[in-house]
Amino acid sequence: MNSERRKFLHGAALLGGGLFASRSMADTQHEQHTQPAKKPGTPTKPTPPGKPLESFQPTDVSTPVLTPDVPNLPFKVENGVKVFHLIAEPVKRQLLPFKTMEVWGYNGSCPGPTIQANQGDRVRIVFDNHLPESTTIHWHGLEVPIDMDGVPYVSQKPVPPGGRYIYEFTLHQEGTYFYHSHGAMQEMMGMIGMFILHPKRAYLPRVDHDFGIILQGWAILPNNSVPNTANMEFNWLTFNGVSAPATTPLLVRLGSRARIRIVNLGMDHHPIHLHGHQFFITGTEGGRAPESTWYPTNTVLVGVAQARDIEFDAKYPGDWMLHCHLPHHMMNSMSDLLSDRMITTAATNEPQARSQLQAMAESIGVAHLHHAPIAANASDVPGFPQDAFMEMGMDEAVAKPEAYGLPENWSAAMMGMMTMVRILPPEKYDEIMALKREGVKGKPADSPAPQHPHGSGK
Ligand SMILES: [Cu+2]
Repeated sequence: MNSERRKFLHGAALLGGGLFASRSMADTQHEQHTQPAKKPGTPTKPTPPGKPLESFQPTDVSTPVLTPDVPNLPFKVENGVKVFHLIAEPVKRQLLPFKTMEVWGYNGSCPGPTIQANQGDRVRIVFDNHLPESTTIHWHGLEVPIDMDGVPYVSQKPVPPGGRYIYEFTLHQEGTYFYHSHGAMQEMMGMIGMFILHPKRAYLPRVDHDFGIILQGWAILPNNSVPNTANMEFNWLTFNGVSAPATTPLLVRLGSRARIRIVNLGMDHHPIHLHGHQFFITGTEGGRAPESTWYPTNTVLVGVAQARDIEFDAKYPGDWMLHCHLPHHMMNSMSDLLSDRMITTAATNEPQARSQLQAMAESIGVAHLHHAPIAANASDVPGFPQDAFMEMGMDEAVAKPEAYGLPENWSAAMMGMMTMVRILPPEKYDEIMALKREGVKGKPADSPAPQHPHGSGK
């Protein structure tokens, strides 16, 4: 263990576990479901916290992966085998404060919970199908025996509603993998989760932070909650099942090294761009890439069915965007959004629009939606409105410790497939970790801007 990493771990320990403690707490809240198969289509109730199952313990060569907004899948060890219990089921997923989708996932989460294991582990995945139709699980990129490959009719019989299938294999690889249904429409209903294999021998240079993000696109008509899986155009874009600004920022200590693992399963390829830093692509869906292949870049195209690991030294303090750069993926369908809320115009100088905006604010439980000013003659300018549609902040509705200290109305800049890498000086990093431990929901911005009456244009 090098001294930088030891210092980092020591710092985390002083904080009462910091990053790692909050993970294991989260794990215990997602205790393994052990109830027998039940009526298909009935969502699993969250199991109350009880005797904790084992959460993933990395070898001393790696850092646990944090998949923001998605839990880890816990396991039990039986005769040296790590036993996981995975349940396919319908899931209600709130992707934004005012938008909930009815999708399919695993163990109450969409995307499904993250599986983390070590290279060399023997794993058993007890799989129950609580969907109203047959399904299977494919282990994407894993070198497993053919009867474990999860292709219905070819490598196994489909698992019927209420049925169970036991997957078991030895993990001889390392890297970023994922599991998904092998039905195309089920994939588009959200049936995917990450499968991280930590290496036996350390990747060098070591990282202090390791994150995982799954990219997904959804076609959901206004006033609807169920995705149209046959559609070819996607109007809601998510990182780990949530859209910005509801995505939880990635917190990174200034001066440390970070890895972000990005997996894509959908109908579009996504160029993911990081602000303020160059990174290297250090791994693919096939595992670690040799260092001789690394080159500096700041945008990585993550194609469908691919995984890309990127690594960078967190040199520059700030709140840096990480987002898909396809312009329509840096937003959600705002016309649908406005239609959902029955807002007819973004001209905030109109009394009707003002009352509609206020109604929207109340519907998501906040006092006021902040929005950008528009010119008095905006409606006379051909093309208006463009981004005025979007510049409605909802800081309060998405408040969480990870967003503490951001400038007022920060959430107006965050849409679609987007999150933030917050590179924080050590004292600020420690302060936010403390807020997380205390479960503080949010804290106001450092220097709030003065309030303005709605529609004044100030
Ligand atoms: Cu994209």
